[in-house]
Formats: sequence, structure tokens, C-alpha cells
Amino acid sequence: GHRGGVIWFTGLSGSGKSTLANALEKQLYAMGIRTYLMDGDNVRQGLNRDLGFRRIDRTENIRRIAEVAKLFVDAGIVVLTAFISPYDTDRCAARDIIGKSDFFEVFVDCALEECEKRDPKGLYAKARRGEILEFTGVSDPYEIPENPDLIVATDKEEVEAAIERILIKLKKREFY
Ligand code: GGZ
Repeated sequence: GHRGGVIWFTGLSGSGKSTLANALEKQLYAMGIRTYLMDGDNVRQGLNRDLGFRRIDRTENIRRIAEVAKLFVDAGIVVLTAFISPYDTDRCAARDIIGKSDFFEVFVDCALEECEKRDPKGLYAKARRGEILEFTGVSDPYEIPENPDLIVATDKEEVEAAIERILIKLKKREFY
């Protein structure tokens, strides 16, 4: 069986975290690897429904996600997480909870202008109109990862090529 581990995607809203995580999960599944994908849809609706987007809430959001991800890793599952996780200290805390050797950070790098152009849910437009406060990239910070395991520039690289690069590194790190 495989060892398990967490592939932690971080980046702005609309940067492509979910797209990459979903594509990678599909590939891992095809390889017979057991996975679990955590994102806003299955975490912020349930476990973290009491949390909003203020700094302390984001910190607690990430802490709980890391603790749950660790449980899945203990069960030998490869976990993919797709959260903005904008603060460096929170991402470092997540890495410490999960354990350095089981944590693989992917910085999903995409220019704010491009994310705003995509704006699939119209949230950037709302943030610009002041209808959403503390929106990451507009009125709230995003701290660029200083030492990610991998950077994917989604405004420059195709999903399939990025997935291939991730898989090669995961293999080297013995995630599977
Ligand atoms: C950022 C927000 C906000 C604010 C609602 N700031 O594109 P989406 O919609 O689906 O992804 C965003 C998601 C971010 O939740 P995370 O749990 O990933 O954030 S964090 O890691 O910072 O805790 C966006 C939506 O929630 N959203 N309000 N103010 N994104």
C-alpha cells in the first residue's frame, strides 16, 4: 500500500486550486491510490460552518483542515486540500501538524488580474463594489509562499502538464 500524505494547494480565489486538485485526484484514482479531496464545498459548509473570513477565522479554518487531513494520512490516504490559506504562519502550522515529510505544498500562482477576469462566481466584482469585505487579493492579504514544493502558473501552463510535474515529485517523495 502507499504511504499517504497531503498535497496542499494554496492560491487566490479563481487561481485554479480546485481544478488542479480535481484533475490530480482523478489521475491518482486511476492509478489505484486512495484519495480524499477537501475544499470549501465540503468543509466550510459543515465542519467549519461557524467560521467566516476574518483573520482568526481563516487561521482556525486552516488548523482544523490540517488536523483532519492528518487523520486521513494516518489511514494511509492521499489528501488533496484546496484552500486559499493566505497566511504563511498558518501554512507553516499546517505543515507542523501534518509533519514535514507528509506535506507537499503547491503554490497555484496566477496573476490577480487573471483571477479577476475569470471571476466564475462574481465574487471579485462584489468585492470591488464593497459588497464583500476582506476579500483576498482585493482588500485582504495573500502572502506568497516562500518555499513551496512546487509552483504551478495556471495562466501559463496546461493542467495536464502541471499534473505530470506534481506526480513526478510525489513519487520522489514516496507519497505513492
Ligand atoms: C476570500 C472568500 C471570501 C473572502 C467568500 N475572501 O472562489 P471561491 O469563493 O470558491 O473560493 C473562496 C473561498 C475561500 O475559502 P477558503 O476556506 O479557501 O479561505 S481561507 O483559506 O482563507 O480560509 C471564495 C469564498 O470562499 N470567499 N468570502 N472574504 N474568499
